[in-house]
Amino acid sequence: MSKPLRVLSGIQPSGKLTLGNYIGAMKNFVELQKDYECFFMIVDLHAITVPQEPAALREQTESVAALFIAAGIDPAQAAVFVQSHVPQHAELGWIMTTLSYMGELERMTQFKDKSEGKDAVGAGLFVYPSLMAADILLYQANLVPVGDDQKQHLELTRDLAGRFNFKFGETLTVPEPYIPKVGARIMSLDDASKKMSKSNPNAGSFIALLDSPDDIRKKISRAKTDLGREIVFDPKEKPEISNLMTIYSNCAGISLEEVQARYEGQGYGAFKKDLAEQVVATLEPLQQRYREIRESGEIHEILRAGAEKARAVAEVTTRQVKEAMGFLLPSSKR
Ligand code: AQP
Repeated sequence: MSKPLRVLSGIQPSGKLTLGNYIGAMKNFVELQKDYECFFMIVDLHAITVPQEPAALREQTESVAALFIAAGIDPAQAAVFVQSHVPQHAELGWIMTTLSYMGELERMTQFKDKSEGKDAVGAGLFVYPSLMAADILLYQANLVPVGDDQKQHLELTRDLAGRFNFKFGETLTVPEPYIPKVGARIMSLDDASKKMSKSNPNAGSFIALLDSPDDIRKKISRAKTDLGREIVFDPKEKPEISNLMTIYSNCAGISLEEVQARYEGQGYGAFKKDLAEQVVATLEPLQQRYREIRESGEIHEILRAGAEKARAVAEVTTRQVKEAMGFLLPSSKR
């Protein structure tokens, strides 16, 4: 039997996970674990590329891990771990930084977006894509689920792997993007030209996975809508309502055409009310399971075992990389 393909992905503990993270990433993780050898991590080393408050970072890291499990990721199938529990990320991250060119990092649109208008921009934000490349290459991942915003980073990862192999000999797997069958880009509730983001200072712009039913209802009732009153999917002319329809379609498990047909002749008010109930019903079981996981304390053992599994692979790749580059390796007692 051939070896299953490897998939790697991660989420930053940089705030409260949103419905965007769930629909765009976590729901896919649950599907992927059935067919691939998966590594899902909480990327705390990435989160600190912008300032984080220590107590909040600790809490959010544990919370994201518990949400992974609550969403249906099975730690018996996939390795779930915290990035900083596997020190090889930082080590290979540095090596990848030395192989990256200033020019290619300067071209990254995420860096431009996140640094725009800031007086002081951390160097970590600049070399973030080199660390992300290391995350992927460390596991010799074949597939990486990527949203539009991450395509450029994956391209760089592929370039770095190719560059390494050319200079030092075939060592690293060049990963391919995995375009999920389902899922979508969920946009901000106050501006459909921006993606829904957990670090948006306006809490009304996102639905957090742990928001109470009342907060969800309030946020959806206040969500921005377009002129007119028809429920039609037209991202160009009606971006706000199209975004809400995408959320409806994902939560109810029906197509956008079905959503449109269901609300023909009805206004925004009725649609928004039903949408809120769809979101509440989607998140209720997840929130229940989340509370159980947090209360049981089981997450610590899950993360310990996940890191052990990840480390076993990461150690082998790091050793191969260092050997190929000419590092003098410490001798092991045998
Ligand atoms: N709005 C979204 N719609 C669909 N997918 C989304 N993802 C994030 N937001 C949406 C997907 O979630 C995964 C992990 O995201 P991340 O937390 O590592 O970083 P991010 O993409 O930068 O997410 P945020 O919420 O915008 O974080 P901050 O605000 O900290 O930068 C990815 O697979 C992403 O596609």
